[in-house]
Amino acid sequence: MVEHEALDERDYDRARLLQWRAGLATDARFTRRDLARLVAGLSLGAGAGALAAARPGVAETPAGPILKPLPPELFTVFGTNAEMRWEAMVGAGDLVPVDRFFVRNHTRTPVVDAEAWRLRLFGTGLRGSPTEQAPVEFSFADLHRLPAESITAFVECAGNGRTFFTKQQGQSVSGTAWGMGAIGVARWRGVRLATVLRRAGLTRAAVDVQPEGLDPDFVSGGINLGPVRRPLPIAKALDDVLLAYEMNGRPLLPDHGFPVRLVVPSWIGIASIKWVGRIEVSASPLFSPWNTQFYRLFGPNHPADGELIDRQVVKSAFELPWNASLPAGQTHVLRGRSWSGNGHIRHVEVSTDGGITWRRARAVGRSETAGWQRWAYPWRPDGPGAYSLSARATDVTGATQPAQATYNTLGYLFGAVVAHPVTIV
Ligand SMILES: Nc1nc2c(c(=O)[nH]1)N[C@H]1C(S)=C(S)[C@@H](COP(=O)(O)O)O[C@H]1N2
Ligand SMILES: [Mo]
Repeated sequence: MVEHEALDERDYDRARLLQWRAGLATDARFTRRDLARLVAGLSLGAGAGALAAARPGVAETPAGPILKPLPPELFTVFGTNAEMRWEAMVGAGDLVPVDRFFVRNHTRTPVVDAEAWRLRLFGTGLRGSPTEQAPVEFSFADLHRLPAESITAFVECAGNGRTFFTKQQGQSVSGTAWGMGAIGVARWRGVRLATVLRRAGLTRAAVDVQPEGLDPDFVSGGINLGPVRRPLPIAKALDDVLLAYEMNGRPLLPDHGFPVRLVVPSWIGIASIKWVGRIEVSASPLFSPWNTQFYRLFGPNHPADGELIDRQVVKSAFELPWNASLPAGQTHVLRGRSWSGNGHIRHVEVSTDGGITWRRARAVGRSETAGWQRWAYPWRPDGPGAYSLSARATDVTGATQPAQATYNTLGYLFGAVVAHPVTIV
């Protein structure tokens, strides 16, 4: 994980919000009138469906929204999304094997022909302002000829842990009812986005970059919001973002973005656009529903226009089934992992008595380069009965996990300590 100083995300969002209100922002497919209809007419995320929009080189996939097998011992499935069961990480190293890596699809996994595929860049932030009709193009082979880089990084949904707003805090939120398994760490290999942007003729005037997916348009409440896309500030785009074509040493699986996806380290999963087809590079601010309506914090604790979110918070999870049963009369080594969007994890504490007393867990491996911190904690329960296990991590910035997460209507960034129930039998 890398720490970032260059970009002040709050300043960035404040400036974009003012520009958007002033009508300066551009989003050709989604107007302020659409937004008014959207806000008036529906609860976000509900009633969303796929629209079969024709995309060159993209085959129809009648099989289902996710193509890889989703065995129940590895996944919990929610419609077009599938969450990893944490017990599936027992015995694994730092990387999440691809067969158990969570999948979050707004619609469905497209099957893209890598030979026919082109990455198309256009916009006013490139030399000569190439248009959508005459973009700068890179083939799959072109990308492979550019200098390759590998990083280990997590991809985590902003809504990971959402269900605990309800389970632990009694609050109702909308969106996929994820437990804590909408995260995975992989070794990603590809080309730096910075390299491709510079080759495409990036100018100093560029302020925002917007990658766009080749999956079907996202339709919500009867409104076609267009392809899944979300702008990135140029500072982040040039920093540590990868156009990845390999995951854990193999070509990407279709479900994870084949042939090429973005990996935006430390940021919420929606930034890491899969099946990237086009990238707009703009000298003026860009907006899409994915940064104006979704992936913002709304509710009584937030400004009326909501608060943009980019970076992930501190979280922890045990490699145990929910409601695990463990035998009495022996010592158990509790294992888990902690991670943060701010940088590496400094230490992790564990409580086996519902958060009354805490003791340090032993670090396993090093989170500076691993994407997350593995840890272990030996525990000999007093006797049979119900117990509540908790883990609380502190990252390099001193940020830690609070007892309560700040409520927001869409249930993002649940970073509070989770009470994990186990029974000793
Ligand atoms: N094109 C496209 N990219 C996408 C999405 C999508 O639906 N379409 N989902 C995003 C979200 S919300 C998340 S959390 C991550 C999930 O990546 P994964 O499915 O490889 O785990 O992909 C992101 N990229
Ligand atoms: Mo997500």
